[in-house]
Amino acid sequence: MENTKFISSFFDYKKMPDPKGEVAFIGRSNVGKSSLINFLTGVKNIAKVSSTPGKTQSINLFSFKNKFLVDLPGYGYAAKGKQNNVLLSVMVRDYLMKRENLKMIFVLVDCRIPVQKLDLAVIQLLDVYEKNFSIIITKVDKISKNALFNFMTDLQKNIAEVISKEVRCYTSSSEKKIGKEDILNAIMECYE
Ligand SMILES: Nc1nc2c(ncn2[C@@H]2O[C@H](COP(=O)(O)OP(=O)(O)OP(=O)(O)O)[C@@H](O)[C@H]2O)c(=O)[nH]1
Ligand SMILES: [Mg+2]
Repeated sequence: MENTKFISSFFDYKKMPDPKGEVAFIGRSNVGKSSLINFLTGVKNIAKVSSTPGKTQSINLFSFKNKFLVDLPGYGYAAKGKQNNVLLSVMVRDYLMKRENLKMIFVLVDCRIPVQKLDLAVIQLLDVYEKNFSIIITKVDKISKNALFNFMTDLQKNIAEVISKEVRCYTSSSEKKIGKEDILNAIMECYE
């Protein structure tokens, strides 16, 4: 697809180029961030996907239709035998908090897993720092419409317990190709 390419991987947001604004995807390991980038861009494997959590380890920058997308390492995953009590790595936290070029953050949550403390902590952090963010519920091919409705109700309730503002919520399936148009519209909107 025209203009869609992997630019580079970074371990420090300060080393990143400054194109005209970017949109980042964050969420627990294995939630489907990289898969969603492949789905949205329509380029298979532009972002690396794995069924083993912890696949994405760096800040990955992609160009897409004159916009810029950023795939981030997931949180909440500890390698076997190790403990991981850290909410976000310094690398990811600094990127989210300090990157001026960041126009919008999508926080991904898996529809099969009740929203976790870690997700709510990230949402709260983004709210406190007045970041522009929305939620994307992933893997909706895995549950019924009814179960999705219940998940969304619980999610909104849990979010309302930690922040006072309303958060936009999208649904997606990279597998069954659901939700692309709304998410792309949201991306285009934040560049206007
Ligand atoms: N059924 C289904 N599976 C999905 C979907 N999206 C991703 N997956 C699967 O979920 C697993 C993790 O996907 P990734 O895209 O690598 O997840 P990630 O959030 O980038 O993970 P990390 O890089 O480890 O943080 C893979 O096995 C994907 O095939 C979806 O929409 N539906
Ligand atoms: Mg990934």
